[in-house]
Amino acid sequence: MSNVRRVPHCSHWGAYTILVDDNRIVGVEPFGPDPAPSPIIHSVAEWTKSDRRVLQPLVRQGWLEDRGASDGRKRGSDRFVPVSWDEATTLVSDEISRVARDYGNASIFAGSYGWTSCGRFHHASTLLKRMLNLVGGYTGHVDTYSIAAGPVILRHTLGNESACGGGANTLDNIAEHTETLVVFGAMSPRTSQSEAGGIGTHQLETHLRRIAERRVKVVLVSPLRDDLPDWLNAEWMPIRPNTDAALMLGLAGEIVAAGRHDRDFLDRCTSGADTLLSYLTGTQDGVVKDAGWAAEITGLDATAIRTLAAQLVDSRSMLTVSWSLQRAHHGEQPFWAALGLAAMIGQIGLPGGGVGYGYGSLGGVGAPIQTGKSPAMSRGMDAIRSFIPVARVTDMLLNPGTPFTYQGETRNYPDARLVYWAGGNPFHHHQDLNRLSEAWTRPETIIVQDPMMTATARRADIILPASTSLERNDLAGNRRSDYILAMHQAVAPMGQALSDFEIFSRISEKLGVRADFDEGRDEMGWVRHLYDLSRTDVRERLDFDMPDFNTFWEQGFAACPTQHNHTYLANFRADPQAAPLATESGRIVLGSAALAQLGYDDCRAHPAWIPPAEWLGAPGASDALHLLSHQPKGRLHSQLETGPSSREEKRNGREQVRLNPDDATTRGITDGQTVRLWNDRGACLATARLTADQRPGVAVLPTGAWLTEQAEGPELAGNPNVLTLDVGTSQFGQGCSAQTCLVRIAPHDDNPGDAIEIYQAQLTALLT
Ligand SMILES: Nc1nc2c(c(=O)[nH]1)N[C@H]1C(S)=C(S)[C@@H](COP(=O)(O)OP(=O)(O)OC[C@H]3O[C@@H](n4cnc5c(=O)[nH]c(N)nc54)[C@H](O)[C@@H]3O)O[C@H]1N2
Ligand SMILES: Nc1nc2c(c(=O)[nH]1)N[C@H]1C(S)=C(S)[C@@H](COP(=O)(O)OP(=O)(O)OC[C@H]3O[C@@H](n4cnc5c(=O)[nH]c(N)nc54)[C@H](O)[C@@H]3O)O[C@H]1N2
Ligand SMILES: [Mo]
Repeated sequence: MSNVRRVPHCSHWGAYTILVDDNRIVGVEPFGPDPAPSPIIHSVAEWTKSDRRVLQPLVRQGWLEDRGASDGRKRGSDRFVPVSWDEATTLVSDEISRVARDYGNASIFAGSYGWTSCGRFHHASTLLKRMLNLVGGYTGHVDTYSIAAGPVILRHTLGNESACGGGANTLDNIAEHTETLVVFGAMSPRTSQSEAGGIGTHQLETHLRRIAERRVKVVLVSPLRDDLPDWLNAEWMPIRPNTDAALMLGLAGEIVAAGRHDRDFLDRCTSGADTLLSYLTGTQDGVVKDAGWAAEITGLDATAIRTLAAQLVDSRSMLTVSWSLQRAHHGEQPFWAALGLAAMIGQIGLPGGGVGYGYGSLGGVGAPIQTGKSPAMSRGMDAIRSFIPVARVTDMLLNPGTPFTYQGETRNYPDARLVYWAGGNPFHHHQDLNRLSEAWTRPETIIVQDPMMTATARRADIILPASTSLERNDLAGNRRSDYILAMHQAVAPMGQALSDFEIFSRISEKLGVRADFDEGRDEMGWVRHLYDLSRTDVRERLDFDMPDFNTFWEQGFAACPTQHNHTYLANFRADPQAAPLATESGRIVLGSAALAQLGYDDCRAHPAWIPPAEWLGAPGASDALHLLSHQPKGRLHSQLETGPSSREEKRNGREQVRLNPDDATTRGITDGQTVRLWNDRGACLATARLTADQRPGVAVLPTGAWLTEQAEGPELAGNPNVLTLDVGTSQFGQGCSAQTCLVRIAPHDDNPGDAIEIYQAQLTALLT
């Protein structure tokens, strides 16, 4: 009889029980209460394979010889030298002290964006910031790759960003009250598998089933038919990418032309409506924004647009907008235009009506709202105020000291001499990776702390091997999850890997701040403490009982208090004077005095159609395809790329690019063939997969393949970020514009072999 242990654990893709036999993972079972567990849970054993793990602290040879004066161009090609933990932590603490002393703490760039593990205690980037705040601070970042343009424009027009973080109408509210549901983007089980900080139950499908059962009229506005489950029988409007703002404004224009806009709502609840109205009617620029105008831009049928405009005011209607729409050039506009359209319809604040953002983009958006305090480690007080918009990292490295704008403010990029990245993978997540490669040669020292030999780790000077969550104790939870989940250690640490907390504790010791860093608690002391803070909060504030720590730890989960059936802005609608918004007018901003003052041409005083830098309607775009790089089905970003659910989506050794059969035929491409994608920024290979489920003119290559470059020629794994555009969404939001990208595609005659194996061979060469 084997002696199998059952170990409760959690990842961003959900909770599960790991079956462990003598330090070996022999099985994974989904969390009992989860109605739709993610297949990615079955890939976690991949973390216990040594192939791609960092097994000891490593230092790049050239850096070891010349330190801060070494040649940054050798990053990625120099071989690595193993050192002891004592030596590694001394090198790191000496660099932090040296750069802070010689250049000031703003020259330490520790934005360190990334999803790391879902554990809220060993949260790598928070612990990094906590340590650096004890020694004078660092340059950080604001917003996320997920959402930046969106929250920036919503803070300005709604007073905060809650409508895109799960604070809009909950999905149960929509499922019971909405009659017409218009989905801009997706509501897909593909993306709702994941939730930052873990999730107890995946509920999207449950609500979508109810919507189907109630025979709600569902319209899907997306280049991809399968952005909604087919059993919803949605009407599909296959829009040209990046043109949704035009559709929304055309719909609003039709409603206004018919005299059906809600004048009373606009007067009571909005400011600047006349500015938007004069744009819609054409008084402002001589162009009437109607169905015909929108059809021309979006490639949709004018009659369908007109019919939809009438339906929106004839029924209880709800607009949902995916986060992807704002990860594009001028991504502020579809978020603002949807708000403008919803305001014209006048149902904001009613059950099942109005607008909300990001449903299904993460598993908890639209779920019942968790009202307790979710467990989180504190990064302490910020010692200095120095930041960049998260996706402006290449700009910062290439242009130290030059100005940038953000939310109407002008600031200067710091002179980043030391880069410390813990728990993120910029050579996965950033756009235009060839441009990042150039910028990456500039800093004096780059430290990467990660369990894996990622494309970023390979390009570091010092690599610190963190353990994965499987090798330590932690807890998961977040403000969109209905459970706090225990993450028990399942296996012994691999090689010399240490937990993130232990690594930062040792560096803090050398920096002389350990006592303030660890506050005298060890791992289990902290896990217990963070849980107890949440438990005390819900007891005192909400009179809600959570089990004591030992019971929680033993059973593996604790349910949190949740609020169901939430109607966003109901109080505001009832009495806008009594419940004003935190905006310039106290009301919903449709015409902005602040933006009028700023006078930006890429984010104007009202929602507008502003053509993006690259799109299918641009002159000369006729033989180009619009590349969408959406989230990968079988993994989270670049994590667990070699796991079974990730490999299932690859073919012939690399990622698949989806093409419409018409586009394939014109290019002589057949299903399963190796193809080359390229533009002025770069090139990669992928395997063609033909499907009529997408609009002609659109290609889809998921993110997350490990960047596998050769000395010459295209990237081999199918990483879309060698092609994507690295510009801010606008001077106002400065978000990531990944979904704005035109490419060419052609057959590629030979298949140079399996990209995963090639990556492995490259690692071997770097380490011997
Ligand atoms: N083209 C294109 N690019 C995109 C997007 C897109 O839509 N299109 N989407 C963007 C979005 S929304 C996001 S959020 C980003 C995601 O970008 P990232 O968050 O950078 O992606 P991940 O692959 O999750 O990287 C997490 C890293 O943390 C490491 N890690 C895991 N556990 C631990 C741990 O316990 N300790 C430490 N120290 N490290 C750990 C993993 O090995 C991995 O290297 O990508 C963005 N990039
Ligand atoms: N399995 C899995 N799930 C994930 C992640 C993952 O890596 N793997 N990542 C998570 C993260 S960090 C985030 S931020 C979320 C992101 O969540 P989203 O941003 O919602 O996800 P995406 O897959 O990027 O895009 C969803 C769909 O939007 C459509 N779309 C793109 N551009 C346009 C456009 O211009 N107009 C219209 N109408 N539609 C468009 C595309 O067809 C795409 O399939 O996903 C999360 N979920
Ligand atoms: Mo994201």
